[in-house]
Amino acid sequence: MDIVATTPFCDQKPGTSGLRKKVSVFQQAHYLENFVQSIFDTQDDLKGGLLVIGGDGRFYNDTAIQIILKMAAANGVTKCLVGQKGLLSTPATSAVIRKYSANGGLVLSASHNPGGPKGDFGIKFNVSNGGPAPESVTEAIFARSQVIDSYKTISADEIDLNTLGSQTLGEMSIEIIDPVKDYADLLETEFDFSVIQQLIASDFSFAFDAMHAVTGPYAIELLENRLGATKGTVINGTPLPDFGGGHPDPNLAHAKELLEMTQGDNALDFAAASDGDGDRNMILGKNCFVVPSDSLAILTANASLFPAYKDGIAGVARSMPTSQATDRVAEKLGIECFETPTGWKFFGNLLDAGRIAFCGEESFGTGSNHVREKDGLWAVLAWLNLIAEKQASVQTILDEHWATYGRNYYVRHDYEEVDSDKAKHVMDQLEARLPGLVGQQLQGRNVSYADNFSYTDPIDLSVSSNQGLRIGFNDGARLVFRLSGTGTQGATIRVYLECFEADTSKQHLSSEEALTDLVGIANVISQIEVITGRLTPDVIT
Ligand code: VG1
Ligand code: CO
Repeated sequence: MDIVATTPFCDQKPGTSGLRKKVSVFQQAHYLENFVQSIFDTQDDLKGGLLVIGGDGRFYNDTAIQIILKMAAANGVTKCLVGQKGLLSTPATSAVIRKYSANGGLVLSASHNPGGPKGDFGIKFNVSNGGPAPESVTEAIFARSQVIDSYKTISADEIDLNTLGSQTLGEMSIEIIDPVKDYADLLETEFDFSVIQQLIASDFSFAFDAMHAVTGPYAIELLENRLGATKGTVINGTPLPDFGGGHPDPNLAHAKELLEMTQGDNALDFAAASDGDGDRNMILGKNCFVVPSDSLAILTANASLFPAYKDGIAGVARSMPTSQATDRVAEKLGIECFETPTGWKFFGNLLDAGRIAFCGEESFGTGSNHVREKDGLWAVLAWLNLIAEKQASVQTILDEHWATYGRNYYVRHDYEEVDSDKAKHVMDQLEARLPGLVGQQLQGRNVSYADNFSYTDPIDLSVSSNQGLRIGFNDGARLVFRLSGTGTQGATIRVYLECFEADTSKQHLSSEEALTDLVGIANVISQIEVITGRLTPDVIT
């Protein structure tokens, strides 16, 4: 075993979802090693344990896996399960950790961030329940990274990641596993595949865009091989180290090709996409787009249509900035509904305790208790199952839902790569203004509360404060402001806008129209334009 001397890097604090940096940062000598050793130093179970390793196939994925395997062997890990070719989507990693009772997993991905040598890389540690490490764990890893002075590795040849089967590295065994099978088998237990097969065999047209990221092989297996969709239903299905030069973020801005396929004369009935590591989903119908917050509400309202939830679900959770559409569904169903901070790690305890079965985020994240990560293809299959059961178009499903529960118009504005000091100034001045806003009338709406969101986990009672600024109005409208925890350049300010419309005759406006007043209020109180000089957001989703 080699013990290599090192010195700390000050910037290894994991964000919303793991440690994300430019590839060039990770390529610095000892950078990845320091972080990985900090995980081994703080996670005693890994010694003598089973570790799952995989990634989204982006540039540096394979290099990082070779480094990690040698370190795992030096740190006394008994066995590693590694996805073939170094691939494992985030939800598949979660499924594999759970199925084989592993002690943890490492996902090499910067998710929806661009890849390639000039793009981003990332690493995320998942714990034994299959979910992202909770804050207590990421804080311990960060604290260790700040005092680290050496790491352990062994000298060995490169491991062959392409051939399925067992190998040894020092005293550790390595098994290269099929990255798709366990996960696909699990999803088959969640939904009614025969009813989806019938839908697909009918004159129903659809496409799935894997955006040259990790979901290609998973989508081909599930949609084409197991559900009988025609070859070519999955587009951009080959994972590429640079995602084909694209931005593997499934939203209206970055999945344009797919969006166009759902518009015009030959529009598809249904289309969906996923992100870099396979945990996000975008759902489109003929000439329509399902806002992710609505998707969670609709799946919750119809949970009992899915075989795995035929007796209903105990509860549901949404991240704070996600629209309140789900809250009304939960109220009607008489089930618990939780509001958590942004990031999937906050759902873990609620899922483990059986308090919730579905959860979601406005950022194209939806999932259930089948794993402990959000799951892009789970959401796609859920929608196919729903359409098949209801024998209705996506638009009809939306219309019926809004007629029953009312509609939450929703939009998110992102201001990217803002100077970090200016972004902090925006948030600081807004926070200072909050107490004075309560009770005020803004453009005809009364502010009923304004605060900095703090969350107390109902299971372990841990407190996470400073999770975003919220301003709630008496008519259910809401404004939320927070800084992104996944960007790698400057700061990203996210502004989330939402208003409620119960009147069916007013439920078919564009979100832009419905939210004009709120955009105006947001601009005035946030001072984004004055402080940052930005006139318009960079991305609207
Ligand atoms: C964003 C989203 C958040 C999501 C996170 C990870 O975080 O807003 O909802 O959980 O990305 O998603 P932030 O801090 O940048 O707003 V993924 O698919 O990038 O792992
Ligand atoms: Co992702």
